[in-house]
Amino acid sequence: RLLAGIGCLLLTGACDRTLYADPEIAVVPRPAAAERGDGTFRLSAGTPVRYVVPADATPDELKAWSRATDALGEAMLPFFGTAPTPSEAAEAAAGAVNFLRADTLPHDAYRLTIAPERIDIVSGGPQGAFYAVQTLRQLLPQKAAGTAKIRAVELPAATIDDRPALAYRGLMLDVARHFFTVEEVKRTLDLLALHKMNVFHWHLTDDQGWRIEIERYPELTRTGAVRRRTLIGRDPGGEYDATCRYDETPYGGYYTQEEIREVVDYAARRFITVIPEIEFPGHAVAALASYPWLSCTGERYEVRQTWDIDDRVFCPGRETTFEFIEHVLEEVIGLFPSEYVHIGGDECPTTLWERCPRCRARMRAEGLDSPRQLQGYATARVERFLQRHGRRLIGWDELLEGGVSPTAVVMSWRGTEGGIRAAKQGNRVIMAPTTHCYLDYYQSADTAAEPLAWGGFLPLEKVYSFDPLEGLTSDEARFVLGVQANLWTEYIPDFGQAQYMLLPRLSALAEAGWNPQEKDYDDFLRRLRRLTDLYDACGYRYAPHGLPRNQ
Ligand code: TNX
Repeated sequence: RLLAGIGCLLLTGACDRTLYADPEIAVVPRPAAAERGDGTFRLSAGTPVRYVVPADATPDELKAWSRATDALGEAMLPFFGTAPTPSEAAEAAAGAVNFLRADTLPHDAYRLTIAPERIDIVSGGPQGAFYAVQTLRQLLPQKAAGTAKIRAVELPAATIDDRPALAYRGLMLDVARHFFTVEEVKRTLDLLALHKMNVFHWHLTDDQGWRIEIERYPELTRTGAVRRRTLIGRDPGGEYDATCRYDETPYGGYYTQEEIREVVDYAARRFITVIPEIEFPGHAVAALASYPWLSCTGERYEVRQTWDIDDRVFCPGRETTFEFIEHVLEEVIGLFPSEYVHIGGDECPTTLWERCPRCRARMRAEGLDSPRQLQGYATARVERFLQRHGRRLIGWDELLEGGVSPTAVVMSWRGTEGGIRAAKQGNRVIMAPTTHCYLDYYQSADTAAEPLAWGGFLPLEKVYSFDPLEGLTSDEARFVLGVQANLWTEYIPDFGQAQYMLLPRLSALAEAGWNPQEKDYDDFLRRLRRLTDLYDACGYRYAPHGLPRNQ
């Protein structure tokens, strides 16, 4: 087989090869259960892909299923040069890949059976089927993808029963500190899909840029989306070991509403929900620079050029501030079907509120004892607005300091303590602690050899070790919706570097959401070795640290 393979490689394209997939089931995240069988299934360009339509299927359901069957076509394309056209069928057939619905399974669970006579993908719904396709993709011999004309792939028989442990498996991308194009955002969504992750948290506003078009407030993107180009340099011993200067070149970007819809749709086709984040009341300088009447002093500010926490924040003393945020959120809600809307709430200094007569009057009128409670008041008002529109609020764990409502979802970033506290008091929680989820931190201790990063040290093994349910009883753990990786981009100026920071650590985080309690790092590395073949086939950049050398 090896000799034949070498012969074929020498004659690349000249002969039709049959490839033999590795019989070992090496999939990330690790499936809940997997067993090898006897024999192989011969997958070729001519293998029919059939969706066995249940009698009660609605047109919407058919559309959703076609996303899963199309994904199989896409996965086969690099091997056979063509993608099969899936067909609807009354029953499963021998020699085919059959997609079947089983009402006994949860919507995101699947059973993938590879037998010599056929492949069956049985799932509770199209989302489970989509995950089965991602598994199948990882079983294909990706090293050979796109290299030559391939006649068939022999896939070893196996049965894989799988479902995610946690419902929320997310990634946050900060597009405010550095801007990423629609194409780059789509590539990021591809990465999530490949790791069976299902939430894209889009950090759309911050001090350094407002990145979403709001029709009612055009200055937000005319003024707020542009700053001056940041020049990042190393400065060992300086603050963050970095210098951060800027020149006069304009730097910026934003997404039109049309582009936002395009991204939301692209994500939905991959069973990914997009959660927008509009920061309120902190991290607001870009908004204040656009509309000075949003701040306590009404001064004219510039969009911030450098990083750090800024005390120029929205003024909760003014009614117009609430009118503004409600109008903004009205448009945001129209663009994002997600049940959740993230309103930030982190790192909001109260210095200016303490000096602001309107804020002080508000505190007296509402009987608030501290400026922090004023943030709680402002957040609660926004939450009521979201609820009237059928949406739920997510905020960073600072929510807990202002008196959080029982319906708000807490995103725990300063460790898991906030999340644990929130879960114990019955709030829903997403775990995204700096200790395990901050992919903007260095992944190697040899920082001089790495692209400049924010600081911190988060190697692959540490991400892998993350157990988001630690410290909780099983009753309390029910409040943990899931996990999230965060990619803040102060020191990530381009998408190549973003991929390098994400990969392969994102795969370890994905596993913490899919299968958080079964830990075996060597086994993970063995499976990751195979996944990096897929990264290579897709042309993704990834960090080499801690990976076994690619043979
Ligand atoms: C803290 S995490 C922030 C961000 C920074 C990040 C850098 C959070 C809610 N706020 O504004 O980008 O640290 O790691």
